[in-house]
Amino acid sequence: MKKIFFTRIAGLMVLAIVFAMTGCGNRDMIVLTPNGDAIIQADGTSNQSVQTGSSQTASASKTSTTDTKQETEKPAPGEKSSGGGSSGSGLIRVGFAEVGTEAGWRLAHAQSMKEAFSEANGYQLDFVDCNNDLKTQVEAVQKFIDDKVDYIVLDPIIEDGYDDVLKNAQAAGIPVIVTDRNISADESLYACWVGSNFVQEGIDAANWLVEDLKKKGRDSEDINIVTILGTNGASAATGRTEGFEKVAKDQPHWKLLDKQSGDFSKAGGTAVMKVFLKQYDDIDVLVCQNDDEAFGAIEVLKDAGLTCGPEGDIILISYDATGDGFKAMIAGDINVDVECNPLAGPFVADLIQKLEAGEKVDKIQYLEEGVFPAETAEEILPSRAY
Ligand code: GYE
Repeated sequence: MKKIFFTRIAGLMVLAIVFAMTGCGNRDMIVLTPNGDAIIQADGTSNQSVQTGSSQTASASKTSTTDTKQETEKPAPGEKSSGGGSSGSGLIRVGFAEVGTEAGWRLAHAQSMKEAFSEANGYQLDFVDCNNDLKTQVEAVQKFIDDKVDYIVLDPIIEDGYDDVLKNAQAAGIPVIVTDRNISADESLYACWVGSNFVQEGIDAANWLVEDLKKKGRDSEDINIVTILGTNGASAATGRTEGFEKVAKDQPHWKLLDKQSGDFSKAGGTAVMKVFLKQYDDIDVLVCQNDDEAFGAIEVLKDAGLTCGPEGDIILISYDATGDGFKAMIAGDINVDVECNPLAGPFVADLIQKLEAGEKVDKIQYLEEGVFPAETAEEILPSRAY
């Protein structure tokens, strides 16, 4: 395997999982301990303990960037309006437009934000579940502007469609932090973005498959691959596809038979898998772009008398690596789960604190993530925070 899938620190005392902030010039590892504390390891050399204030989140006191020239100071370009916010309560008022409730990953993400932006931490959170609907999300952001919140946090459902409302936020002097999924709007319209490198996740998934087929002596066999995509137009889906196909194009025996959207949901995974089974009787590999789609697809496969997983008829690659994804690996149904980290709350809160302090923040920041093959699942699951 190309990756180290888990790290032991101090013997069995601390299982290191999760994520780091990466950049061109430096690399700060954020390591979660089983009790939720985080250790920041700057440039792989020195350790610094961080108080997380939560049993399931990590806090980043240092971050890095892909381009150190692109930094933002609060607010850009107008001055932050002082008329609104939390109306003298001393709390920082944050409006967060969440994607929806389509998947287990999303619930962990929403929870992480709610914990980070609690009153005890000094925030008033206006949380809107946008139900995977662009119009609802744009309206939510506009309402945050009208309500004169101090900061807007946006997890864009799809990449396009936010330019006008971001211009309104900018005109009102309200900094916008984009998190998780990417946005096509010009970078000048938001303060910064923090999330996952979805293209890298796709590359990691495909590289795992290259190695797995090699190990099984199947590397010169024709391999038929179908993919249940995430939501159309969402960068989490397009990035994973792009990364996977980048590796696939150099694999002469891989046949990408089909790809269809399952909308990042279990119901979508079920529906698409039924279609695939009607159309193809020789699927070797099923890629599900999140765990919930995989759960739906597994049920369909079993109903059809097929098996998947390390000992099964079909190799199943999934993304997210949620607790339920780990359980499906332990049950023998998923071969590998490519991690996508939902615990963004503390990172976003840290960015807001920096902006409040008038510090510059890096424009683009990635969470580093792992790849978990089924054979590691049982040992790693107890240390997972979500
Ligand atoms: O993979 C999926 C959720 O945007 C990375 O959204 C996120 C994706 C995640 O629906 O489970």
